[in-house]
Amino acid sequence: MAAAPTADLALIGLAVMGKNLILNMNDHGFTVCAYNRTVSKVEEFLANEAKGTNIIGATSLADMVSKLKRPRRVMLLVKAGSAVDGFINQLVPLIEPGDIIIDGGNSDFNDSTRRCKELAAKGFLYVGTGVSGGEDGARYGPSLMPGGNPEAWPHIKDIFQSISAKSDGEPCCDWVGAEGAGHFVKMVHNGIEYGDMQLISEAYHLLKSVCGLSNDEISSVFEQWNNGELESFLIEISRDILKFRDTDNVHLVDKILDSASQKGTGKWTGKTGLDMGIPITLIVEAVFARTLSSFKSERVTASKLLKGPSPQPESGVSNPLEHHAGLIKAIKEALYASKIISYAQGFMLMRATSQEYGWTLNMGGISLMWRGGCIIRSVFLGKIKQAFDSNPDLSNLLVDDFFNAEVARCQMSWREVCCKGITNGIPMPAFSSALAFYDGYRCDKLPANLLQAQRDYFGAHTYELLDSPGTHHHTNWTGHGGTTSASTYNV
Ligand code: NBP
Repeated sequence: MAAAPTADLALIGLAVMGKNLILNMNDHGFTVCAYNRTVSKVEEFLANEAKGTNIIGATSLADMVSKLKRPRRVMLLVKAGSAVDGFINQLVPLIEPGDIIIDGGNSDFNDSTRRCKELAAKGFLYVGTGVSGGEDGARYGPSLMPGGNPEAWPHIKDIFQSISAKSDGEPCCDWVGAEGAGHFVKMVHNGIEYGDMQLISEAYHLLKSVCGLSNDEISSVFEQWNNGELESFLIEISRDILKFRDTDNVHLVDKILDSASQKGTGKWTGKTGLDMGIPITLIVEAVFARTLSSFKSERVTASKLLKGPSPQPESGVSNPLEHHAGLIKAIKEALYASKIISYAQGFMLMRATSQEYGWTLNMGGISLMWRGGCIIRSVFLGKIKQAFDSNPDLSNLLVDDFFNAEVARCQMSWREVCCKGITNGIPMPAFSSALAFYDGYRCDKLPANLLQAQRDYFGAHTYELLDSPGTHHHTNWTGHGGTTSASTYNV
């Protein structure tokens, strides 16, 4: 007689995320069955990291399914894309209606929506969950953002909320919404992560090249910043990176090639912003800043040809930290104000997409999920949660009293820092595009009237008048154009 199933959940994918998540679940008293495409990795895992735990292994998918309690819960942590569809196709003939398939990889939310619908049609419950926090998060408490078929949530809630990070005693995990909502929220999280990293890098560039601070001095500045409103995981690791010395006692950061790469979630966020018509300018600039950095050899050539100001830290300054105390404070305030813009834009995108797909995303809940465990975790997210708690229908973070006052407090420094960067030839795409967004958002009359006239002039696209919005007009601007307006040729 076959042994009674004992596993609470099966996890497929024994790379860095999968292994650590299994160990985390084991620590919380759940029995996990491990499986991997290259089956030999199951034995290796059981003999090493999982030795002495309650973790069990499987030799095939059928063996794995036979070890699962009902409803069966199978979680995938494999490379996003066709590997996920491949496993789903192999699992479907082995499981029963009511069983649950969870994808914890960085999947495109459109794929998750498709999978959710396809599996629902066959009676299976699909969950696409964001998992953030990297290796350490997976092992000791990630931020988890599950979405998909809501009928699955009661069956996974206990496991997910037990293993997730906690913030003020609350789990950094809650149900996000239907279909691909979980992976969508994770994607926006990653886009915001791109923005935060770029902003910190621009602050580093200014502190280094305009203030003339050494790596250790910048590390001490970040240490101070980490004791206030900028307190966050990314400031903390930047502080540590800047003081880290290689075996030859040279700062490692100075040896690292200045050419950044990306894995795609920032790009997906940018594309979604364009599709939804939401100006997430800072995230897009952060993605393009990485792409520009990758043109290393062209930049080296151009640096010798193209004229412009080069930063010249004042010479003969014995204590630059003290000498530039005012500018350093201004850079901190510029970073903070820009960060507020970045989050305001990210939440605008979530609000619009939630309305488009009918997901009713809970913005306060999302802030709490990001408050701990994930890469963008910060004190600041607690303030965002408060803003949405006091007004769940808040149209934009910038009109919340707290954030409005904070941006007002920081804005003269922000403008001063942008000018300083421009006059010194320091590229600051994130700082400056954040400021341009702020000025655009608070401007009651933009020059789009001229744009509309241009569109109508060459393409008969029509325009509305200030005193009769909703009615479209076309003018024969040249005297030889016709009176017919365009309906298809869009510019
Ligand atoms: P990887 O993204 O490196 O994926 C490794 C796993 O995918 C292994 O189990 C591998 O099996 C399996 N796999 C591959 Br690769 N191609 C496959 C295919 N065609 N068919 C079936 N299985 C395949 O692992 P990871 O870094 O642990 O990430 C897992 C997921 O979590 C990814 O979607 C990732 O984007 C996401 N994520 C990663 C992090 C992070 O910090 N690393 C954070 C958050 C989310 P094999 O052993 O047989 O090659």
